[in-house]
Amino acid sequence: MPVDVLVGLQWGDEGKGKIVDVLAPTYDAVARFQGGPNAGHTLTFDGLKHVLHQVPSGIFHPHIINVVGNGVVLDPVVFRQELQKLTDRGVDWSRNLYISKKAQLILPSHRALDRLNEEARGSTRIGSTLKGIGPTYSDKIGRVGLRVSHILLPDFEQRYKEAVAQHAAIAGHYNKELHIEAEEDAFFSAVEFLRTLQLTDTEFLLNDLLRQGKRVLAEGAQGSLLDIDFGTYPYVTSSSTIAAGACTGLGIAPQHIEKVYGITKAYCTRVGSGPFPTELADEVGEQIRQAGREFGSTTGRPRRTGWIDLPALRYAIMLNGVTELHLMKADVLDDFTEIRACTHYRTATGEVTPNLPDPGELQSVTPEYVTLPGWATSLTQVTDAAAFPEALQAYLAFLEKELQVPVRIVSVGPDRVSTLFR
Ligand code: 2SA
Ligand code: MG
Repeated sequence: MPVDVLVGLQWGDEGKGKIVDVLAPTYDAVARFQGGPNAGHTLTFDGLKHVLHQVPSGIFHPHIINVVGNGVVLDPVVFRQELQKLTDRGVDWSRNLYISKKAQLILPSHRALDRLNEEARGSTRIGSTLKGIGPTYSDKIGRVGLRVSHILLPDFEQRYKEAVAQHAAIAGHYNKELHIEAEEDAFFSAVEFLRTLQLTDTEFLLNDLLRQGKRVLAEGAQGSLLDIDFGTYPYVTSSSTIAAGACTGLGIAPQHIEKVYGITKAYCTRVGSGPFPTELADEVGEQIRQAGREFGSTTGRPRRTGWIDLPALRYAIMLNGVTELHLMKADVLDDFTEIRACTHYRTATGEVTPNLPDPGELQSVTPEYVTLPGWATSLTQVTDAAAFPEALQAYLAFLEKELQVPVRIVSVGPDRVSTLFR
């Protein structure tokens, strides 16, 4: 039985958590396959807003199994805080949350190194969330990382000390010290807590579910243009954010994957540095930022805003094999009498292309836009996609023609109930 994969098609913050929350009741398990505390998945229902970082977005449904997969980098301190917050809100995660023993641990020294690396980059800084993501994945690939399974070994503390000694040596290279002493007690106490959770080889758990005919939803974090291979390198995150990452990040074979849900906003945002061809550094951009409340849900940083970018979306759709599109935050454009969409880029050499060039060239492209009529009316009260204003119907038809993928969901407000199926 199938695994469906849900991925962001832009630079993150497309509204993935919201869609997972809506689709979750039709699945038996929700699994995170990459990323870590850099993610911020916002879910709003029953008048409450929840922000999840490492916990899968199916956690509010007690009958759904939630898996933190092997592809994730896990910060025990953040994880414990997150679970405590859920407990405070009456969510019982004690029976339906499983953590892969093969997930990598983020140590306080990884966070310290993230800061030092960024400082050292100066004007070419990535704009990292400083959660230790890059250094932890570096250690994983360098085969020196600590896994969740290591906390069950008697020599864990020794292994920890060796890892920190290595990190201190790297800091020494910058003529800096780690300064993590104040964080170590909290780390070890969170590790103690982690030991009490359901730590297992989640690849077996997931494949057993599939054998029993159960349905699994793989929940991506960040976005396709932040992918370590295909994103706007080096301004990317350190994991495989595309659908293929679900296979390596969960231990499921490619033939299990059926649907790929591609999530995009009706416009575009980016937080952190790097190329963003359709960015609006003007009052229109500011209007989108305010209307869309575009501030980082993990760091609170103002997000850069711009018009929807079809060359970038075409690329992401190709990489992920998207079978249906979900268009988020359409209501943010309610006040616009005209909206724009970038259909092509003009490169520095004057070539017009519908495709995404190499990241190095992306800095110098000029977007070519089409202007479409806005719906200039509030969508928040609309409860049926059939009742969408004509201009929105036309916008959706335009996107489907340009992108060759059906738009199946349109979101017209933050709440669970504002998610309309077509
Ligand atoms: P990192 O922390 O090393 O993975 O950062 C590398 C780049 O990836 C970007 N990145 C993100 N972009 C959008 N949303 C993310 N999650 C949070 C959110 C971010 C926040 O949901 O709002 O709160 O600021 C996320 N995580 C990583 C990051 O900006 C760098 O460009
Ligand atoms: Mg987010």
